[in-house]
Amino acid sequence: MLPALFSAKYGVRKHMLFAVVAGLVIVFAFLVLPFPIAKKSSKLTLASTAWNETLGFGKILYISMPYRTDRQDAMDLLASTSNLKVTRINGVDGESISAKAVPDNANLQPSVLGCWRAHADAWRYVIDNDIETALILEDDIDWDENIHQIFHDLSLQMQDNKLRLVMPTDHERKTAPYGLDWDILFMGQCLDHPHPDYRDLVQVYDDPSVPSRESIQQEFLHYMESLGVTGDDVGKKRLVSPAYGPACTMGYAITRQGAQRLLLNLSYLGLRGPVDNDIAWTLQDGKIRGYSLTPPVFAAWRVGGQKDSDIDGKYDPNKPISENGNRGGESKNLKSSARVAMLQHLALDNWGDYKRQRLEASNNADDD
Ligand SMILES: *[C@@H]1O[C@H](CO)[C@@H](O)[C@H](O)[C@H]1NC(C)=O
Ligand SMILES: CC(=O)N[C@H]1CO[C@H](CO)[C@@H](O)[C@@H]1O
Repeated sequence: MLPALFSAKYGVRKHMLFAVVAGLVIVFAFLVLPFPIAKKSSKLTLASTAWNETLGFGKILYISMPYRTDRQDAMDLLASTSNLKVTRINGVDGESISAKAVPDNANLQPSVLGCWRAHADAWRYVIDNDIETALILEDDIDWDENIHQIFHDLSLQMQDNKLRLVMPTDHERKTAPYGLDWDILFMGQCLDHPHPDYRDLVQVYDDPSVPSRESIQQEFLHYMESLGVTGDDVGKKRLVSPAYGPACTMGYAITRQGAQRLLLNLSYLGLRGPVDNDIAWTLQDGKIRGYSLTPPVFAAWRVGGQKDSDIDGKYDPNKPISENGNRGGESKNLKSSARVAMLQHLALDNWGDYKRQRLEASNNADDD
C-alpha cells in the first residue's frame, strides 16, 4: 500500500507544480510580450500576401485591344513565369462609342476616347465585383523578376505610411496589405512632379531591386532630387510620395473608393482631356488622393516600330511593324527585367542534354 499512497501524493504535487508553472508562464507572456511583437508579426503576415498570385491585391486587371492577341500571349506568359494571375479587360475602339455615351465636354480623338473608356471599364469592374483593391496594367509592360519581394517590401511601408492622415482601421490592418487610405497608387508612371508645398511628405526606404543610377531615367532622378534623395541613396532607395502630376497609365492600383471617385470625376461629371491628364488634374484639384512609387516598378516594353502603339488600330504596311522583335526589346528603370529573365528560365537544350547524358554514360562504362 505504501508505494501506491506515496505515488498518489507525489502525483498531486506534480499537478500542483504544473499548474503553478503554467500560471507563471501565462502571466509572464502577458507582461513581457506586449503589443509591438504581435503587431510586427501581423504586419509581416499581411505583407506576405504580396507573394500570392495577385500580389496581395484583390485582382490584377490588364487592358488589351481584342485584336492584340500577341500582347495577350506575352502578358499571360510573363505573368505565369512570375506566378501571377492576370484578368483581361478589353481595350475599346473609340469609333464604337456612341456620341451619347461620350462624357460631357469631352472633345477628344476617338483613339484617346477609346483609351479612357477601357480604363473606365476597369474601374467599373472593380465596383461591380466588390474588389477592395486592384492593380490595373496595360498590355505592353514589363516588371522586375523579383516583383513579389518588391511588393512585400512596399506593403511594410504602406502599412506604416507617414503620408497617411488617419490611423489604419482594424479592417485595414487585417485585410489591406497596402492600406486603403488612397484612391490611386501610381507604379508605372512615365513622369511625375511633386506638389511644391508638400515636399516633406515622402517615405524613403531601402529596396534592393532599385536599379542603379545609370538605369534610372532623368525625369525620375530629378523627381528624387527634388524630394531630397541624392548621392549614394540613388540606386538604393524607393520613394512613396503624394502623386501630383503623373503621366501615363501603364501600371496603377486603385481602391474601390478610388474607382468611384474616378468614375465620378472622369465620366459622370465630364472628361477634360486624355485619361492620364485628367487624372493628374483631378489630383491637382485635390479631388482624389494618390501616391506615386519612384522609381516606378512597371515599365513599357519597347520593340520599335508600329507594334509599340495601338493608337488607332491601323498600321502602315510601308513602315516596319516591329524593328527589333521581343528578343531585342527593352524596358527602362528596372534592375532585372522579367521579360529578359523569362527567356533564360524557359531556355532548353534538349538534344544537348541527351548528348551529355550519353557521354556521361559512356564515360562511366569506360571506367568500369
Ligand atoms: C491575395 O491576397 C489578397 C489580400 O489578402 C486577397 O484579397 C486576394 O484574394 C489574394 N489573391 C489570391 C489569388 O488568393
Ligand atoms: C470633368 C469634370 O467636371 N471634372 C471636375 C472634377 O472635379 C473638379 C473639382 O470638383 C472640377 O473642377 C472638375 O471640373
